Amino acid sequence: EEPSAAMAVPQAGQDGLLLLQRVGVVDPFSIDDYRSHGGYNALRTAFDIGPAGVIREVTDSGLLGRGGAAFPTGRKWQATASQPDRPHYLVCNADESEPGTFKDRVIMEGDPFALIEAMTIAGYATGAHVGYLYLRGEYPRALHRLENALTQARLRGFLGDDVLGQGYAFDIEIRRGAGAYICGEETALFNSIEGFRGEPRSKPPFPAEKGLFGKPTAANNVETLINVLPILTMGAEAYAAIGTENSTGPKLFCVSGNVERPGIYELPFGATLGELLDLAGTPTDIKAILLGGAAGGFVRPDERDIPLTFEGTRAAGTTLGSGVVLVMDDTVGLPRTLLRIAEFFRDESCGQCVPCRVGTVRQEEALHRIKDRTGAAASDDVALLREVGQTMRDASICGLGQTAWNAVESAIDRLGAFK
Ligand code: L3W
Ligand code: SF4
Repeated sequence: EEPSAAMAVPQAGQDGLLLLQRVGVVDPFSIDDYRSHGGYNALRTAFDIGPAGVIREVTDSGLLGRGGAAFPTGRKWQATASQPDRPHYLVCNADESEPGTFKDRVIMEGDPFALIEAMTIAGYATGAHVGYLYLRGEYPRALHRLENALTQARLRGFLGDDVLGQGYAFDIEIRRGAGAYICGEETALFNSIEGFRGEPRSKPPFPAEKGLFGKPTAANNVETLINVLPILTMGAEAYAAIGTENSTGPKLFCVSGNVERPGIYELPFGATLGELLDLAGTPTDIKAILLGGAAGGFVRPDERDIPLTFEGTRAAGTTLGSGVVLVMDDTVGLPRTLLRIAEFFRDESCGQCVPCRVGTVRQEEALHRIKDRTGAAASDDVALLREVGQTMRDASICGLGQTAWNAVESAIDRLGAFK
């Protein structure tokens, strides 16, 4: 194994955690240790209540996708399960590439069997017999631990032709990404698995109908999947009592930047931004907080009351995205940061559609001119940024182009950048 980066879980070992309960506690190499910490109880419940029962529990739990788009997981699974076309596939999107996001990595490194159990349940519910785990290429430690976990699960009958003697066949294949952010977009990810260029397809049809290899596919983020374990062990009703009415359950937040205790935090939806910042310990001279990653938006340090829910961030004119909370103090230059974000999108655009391919270049050029004026902008450049940004948002095929201007727009409108 390559040298260890510290496991970034300041709450490790604390009572009451649902998603991080085993991370930093359980031996990630031992299926027996996993089982002695509650592992595989959820799969047994799944077999007891059957595929329709699992989908009912997940629907009743109110679980929304944790990759950023917050689509109801139960609805996605029902849409996949009900397709007559065969075979069905399950895909776990573990291509975690949003700048500032590292929650899925912590789960996969610290509790790899949990993801394998959750994928098995998802496959069972949606009628899939093969699951693909599409793993970010830069996660060698997660790969090593997941491979070991797959081997142990197969040897012990938790994967294979007859999982736990229940007559259900399921196995998981790992596919590694090769460094492209766009391959985290679900249809680009399918193309990548199929051996084609990682370019998004037009939606609809949605993957539930025509996904991997043109077959019905349920694609879920790592964090979404592991929520299914507490949903089945505690029951949908108890799970739905956590959080708010419209954002149920716990959420992982990726806190980084100028904080005293960076890392992954688990909080029930509805905690405020200020509460999270207090947990992580922030200096007094914070200048800005980036929510939701490069595709998200900046908020001001005085906006501590923003509730960390999908509906609360939306109402505040920002986004929760995949849970990024990146804190910047006054040592971080905003123009340089915005330029870095713009470079990122220009670099990662797949180039398939004009608004994004050209727009990300124009955005970067304008930000270069502004930076060279040491931060102040000619009004022409701000007007151009707005026009290009709106065009990317309205006319791009996929989320990359649609969100490539979010951070710059929020810096201008919320932080008063480039005055
Ligand atoms: C069945 C329908 N399924 C929609 C499915 C769709 C997809 C999901 C959401 O993600 C987010 C953005 C950023 N029948 C359906 C249906 N679906 N209608 O629901 O779909 P969509 O199109 O709203 O969003 P998306 O393109 O899947 C965009 C976030 O992604 N992002 C980056 C995230 C990065 C990470 C990470 O690094 N770990 O998560 C960048 O934009 O927040 O909201 O499955 O098929 N009628
Ligand atoms: Fe490719 Fe950008 Fe178009 Fe998405 S929006 S398909 S990344 S060019």
